Amino acid sequence: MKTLLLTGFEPFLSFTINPTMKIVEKLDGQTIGEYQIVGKTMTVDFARSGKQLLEFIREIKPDAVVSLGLAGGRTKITPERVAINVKDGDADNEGHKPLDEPIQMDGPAAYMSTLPIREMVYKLNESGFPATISNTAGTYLCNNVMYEALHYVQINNLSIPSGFIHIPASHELAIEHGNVASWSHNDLLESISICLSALSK
Ligand code: PCA
Repeated sequence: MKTLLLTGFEPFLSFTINPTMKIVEKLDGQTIGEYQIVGKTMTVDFARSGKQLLEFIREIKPDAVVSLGLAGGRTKITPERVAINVKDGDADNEGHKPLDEPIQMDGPAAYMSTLPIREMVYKLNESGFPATISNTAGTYLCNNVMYEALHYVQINNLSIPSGFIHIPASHELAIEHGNVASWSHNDLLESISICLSALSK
């Protein structure tokens, strides 16, 4: 049995709940296709989150890495195509607010996801879930951890698929937050399970 590291994030900015946290807690220990899932939650902290993810990778030695993040306002499940070497944007949970900084000083401008993102979108659509490939993961923590994982895999010559999926808000967030598109937790959970099933033959 292969191992898949599935990460989510703690709440951040004005979002008091992060549905990705609930998904990784729910899927932790479950088997989807060829993979047994290890679910972990990360902080929203420019100084720590990347390091945390690399520590999980070194400790768990997964055969695949899928990270999840909340994209409040998006309407669909969006596997990300690319991570860019930029840190910029809103303050993280520690109050750090980087401006136009590189993630890795000598790293390449970008890394492409090595997850089967097109298959994920096809499978989701076939199952009745709205999904599309996203061409930007932003410059906040989600882009940051996607870049760090792909960089680590590259410099260590590992051949493990790695990438990131953004999800819309959940209904409980929409109730609290007001004007934001939302999905039920069950649909979010099922959609991510479908994405993960695309990693197996
Ligand atoms: N979403 C943020 C960071 C944490 C999360 O769940 C992002 O899109 O960068």
